[in-house]
Amino acid sequence: GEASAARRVTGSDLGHWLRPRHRNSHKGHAGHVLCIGGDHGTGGAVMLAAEAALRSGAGLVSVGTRAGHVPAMLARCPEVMARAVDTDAALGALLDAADVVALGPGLGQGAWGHGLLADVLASGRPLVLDADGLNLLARAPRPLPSDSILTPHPGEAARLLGCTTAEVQADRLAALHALVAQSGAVVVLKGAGTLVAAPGAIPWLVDAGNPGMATGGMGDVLTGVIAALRAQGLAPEAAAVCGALLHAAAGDAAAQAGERGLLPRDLFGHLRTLANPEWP
Ligand code: NPW
Ligand code: AMP
Ligand code: MG
Repeated sequence: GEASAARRVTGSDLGHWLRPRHRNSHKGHAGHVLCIGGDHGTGGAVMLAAEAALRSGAGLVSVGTRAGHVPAMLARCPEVMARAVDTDAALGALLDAADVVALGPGLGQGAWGHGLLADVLASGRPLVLDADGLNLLARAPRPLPSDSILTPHPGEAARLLGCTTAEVQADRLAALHALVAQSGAVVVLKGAGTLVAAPGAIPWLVDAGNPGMATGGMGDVLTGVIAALRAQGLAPEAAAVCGALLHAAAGDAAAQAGERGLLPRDLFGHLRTLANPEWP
């Protein structure tokens, strides 16, 4: 079964990856995350990713989104540097400054999202690809930088593999291996018992999380968490497994107040607490 073929990690393992900051750290050491997404109708998705990145320790967070979503982003979270990306020039300036790009939350699958994905891939920046970034990839497969991280839920995994969601869920480890082989990237296969794998490595099983996390926007938070850890210097596999674990443990902490009605934004304070594990 999954347990025997994977390395199981729980919230108490977070200290393995999350060391205290050096006394003389500055924001440049903690990395600059650029979150791209939020087409008309789904602006909240990229807002959730951006705030999650800040609460997971990113030094700087920028957002590239639709012009109409910039005021809401700034009102919710003034620490974010939000810009409209309606032109190639606007995106180019954002990409130049970014250490890691998280692309996909609420991006949509239209010409706008398609163009942004192409520009991000051309930039060669380290990439966390989620949601519609994955759906666009499924529609038009293309090579990814080898240090990319993909975060599909079972439905997105099925689109990438050309099978059904039920087939993914029937053998999640097989689906994980197929996604890694197809992409050459680190893959996070989400859902109850999230699995993480890098090419040629033994998979990880995240033994945390709960059904209260089955709420729209929860995966958009994960995207920001993983991008923030990558920006803070964790390698792709470490950022993916530690990020999935941090997110699930924050979900469990938030679920102390009840699973039903748990919101993605309820994770933010817990992300901060859990991103600073006790260190002797
Ligand atoms: P089924 O029906 O079982 O075959 P979609 P989305 C499957 C943005 N959002 N276990 C399941 O398929 C996102 O970022 C914006 C089993 C389900 O019907 C995207 O850009 C929000 N199956 C965009 O919306 C909040 C599972 O996938 C299908 C599964 C669309 O993303 C919401 C749904 O997936 C959202 O995040 C599981 N654990 N999980 C906002 N506030 O702005 C998923 N499935 O069709 O890819 O739609 O995930 O909502
Ligand atoms: P998304 O479908 O993209 O919004 O992602 C949902 C997030 O919530 C992923 O990180 C899932 O692993 C997590 N999640 C959803 N349902 C559960 C569940 N029943 N148990 C544990 N984690 C879940
Ligand atoms: Mg999602």
